This record gives sequence, C-alpha cells and structure tokens, in this order.
Amino acid sequence: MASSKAYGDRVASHSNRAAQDLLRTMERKQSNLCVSVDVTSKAAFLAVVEAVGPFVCLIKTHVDVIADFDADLVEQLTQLAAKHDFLIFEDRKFADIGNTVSLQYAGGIYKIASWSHITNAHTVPGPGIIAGLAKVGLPLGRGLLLLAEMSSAGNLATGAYSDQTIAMARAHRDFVVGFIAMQRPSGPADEDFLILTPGVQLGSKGDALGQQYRTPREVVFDSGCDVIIVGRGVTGSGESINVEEVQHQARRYRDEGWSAYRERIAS
Ligand code: BMP
Repeated sequence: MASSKAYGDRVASHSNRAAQDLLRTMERKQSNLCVSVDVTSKAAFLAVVEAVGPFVCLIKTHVDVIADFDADLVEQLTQLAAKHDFLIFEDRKFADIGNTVSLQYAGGIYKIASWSHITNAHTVPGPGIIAGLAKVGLPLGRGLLLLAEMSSAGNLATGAYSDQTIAMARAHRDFVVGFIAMQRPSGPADEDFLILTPGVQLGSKGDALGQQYRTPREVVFDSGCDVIIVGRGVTGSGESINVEEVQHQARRYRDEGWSAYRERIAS
C-alpha cells in the first residue's frame, strides 16, 4: 500500500520521470510541502519563491494571474528550482478537447510544457484530453495530475465522476502520475498514485468564496495524501510580501506535513 511506504521507496513504482523526480526530491529535502504562489506581480512571485524554496518539494503556479509575466520570469523560476532543488507545477486545469489542449500546453504566451514538470487537467472532456496533453508532455518527461476531487464547497467532482477519473488514470499510467484529491482512492495494494491536496491551512476552516481547509495532519495522516498544497497559509492574502513571515510559515507547514507523514509510515 503506497501510503505506508516511504516516498523514496516508491520511486521504483513509477515509470514517469516527473513522478520519480518529485518522490526523490521529497525524500532528499524531507518535505511534502508544495507552496501555491498565487500573487499577481513578477516581483512578489519571485520574492516568495526565493523565500520558500528551501522548504518545498514543489512550487505551484498560476502564471496567468501575473500581470507582468514574461519569459524572464520563467528563466528565473527555473534557476530558483535548480538552486533550491524543487519541481514546478503549473496549475493550468486544462479542460478542452485533445487537439486544443495540446496547443494550449505547448504554445501561446506561456509555453507551459517547456518549463513545468507537472500540470493538471479536468476529465470532463473524456480521455482525449489525456492523449492530447501526453503528445506534448511525454517526450519532455512531464507528468499529469487529474482532478479527481476538489476542495471547494459544492463542487461536482464526486462519486461516479471521481471513479471514472481514476479509471482514466489507470489507462494512462505512463503520463498520469496521480490526482488532485482530498483522500487516497482505494485500489490494488501495488497501485501507486501521487495524491496532491489543496485546501490546507492551520487556523482557518475556509474563505469567503467556498474554499474549505483542513490541517496538514488531517490530509497526510488521516486521508493518506502525499503532498500538501498551501497558498495563503504561507503567502498571506495581500501583495505585500513579508519575507520573514513567509519563511516562518513555510517552515511551519513543512514541519507539520513531514511529521504527519513520519507518523503515517510508522503506523
Ligand atoms: P489557498 O491555500 O490560498 O486556498 O490556495 C489553494 C490553491 O490550490 C489555489 O491556487 C487553487 O487554485 C488551488 N486549488 C484548490 O484550492 N482547490 C482545488 O480543488 C484545486 C486547486 O488547484
């Protein structure tokens, strides 16, 4: 069962390079923290990434919210990923037919496939979305997460939709490395998906727009998820970045996530 194994011991269960690299990075850095850097200026974005880099296995981006996005941002982000030893996950949530998503993934302004190790997709369009993204991403060693569940109140990714998403992933194990989900799905003992989970914060149950929060322990220990995704819990909500506070919070979530994982594999 994947949830009782050490991250490093799970590398061999994955053929996808991005999945292997993420598991190795988690083990090496002793971190299952992904910080979601949802700020709207390039300067604030790079300041947060520089501050949290030492504490994370993964940086999650929404590059389309950055008003002054440019190619240099990608260059600097890539350099910071090498300096601090983390992977990059553009949270693009592709949701169109295979042909369209392959164009969106490879090209446009953002050229996501050229720099983002991991991205994600909704399964509403059916399996063609996976084939369209794989055509671009697999030759580059990229990995895909499917949104099996969401953290927001009233979302429709439940029941049969989630089950069919998991079935689609099983049919594309070379490229689909796991899920955005709130819990580890049940499956065969030797099945190993990476479970990345947003909606994590200490000291708040949610926001005014439907977000719902759980603690790192609830996510990693109780629900068997692998990576905690924390946005405002680390960055705060405004554009002004207090580097010391951001670092303090990143360390705190890194420690909470890691001790919940240690407890899980020991139990
Ligand atoms: P925060 O921790 O500030 O609530 O941010 C959560 C991040 O995770 C956001 O970037 C959001 O887009 C993303 N996310 C989420 O909150 N719930 C989901 O179900 C899927 C997500 O990608």
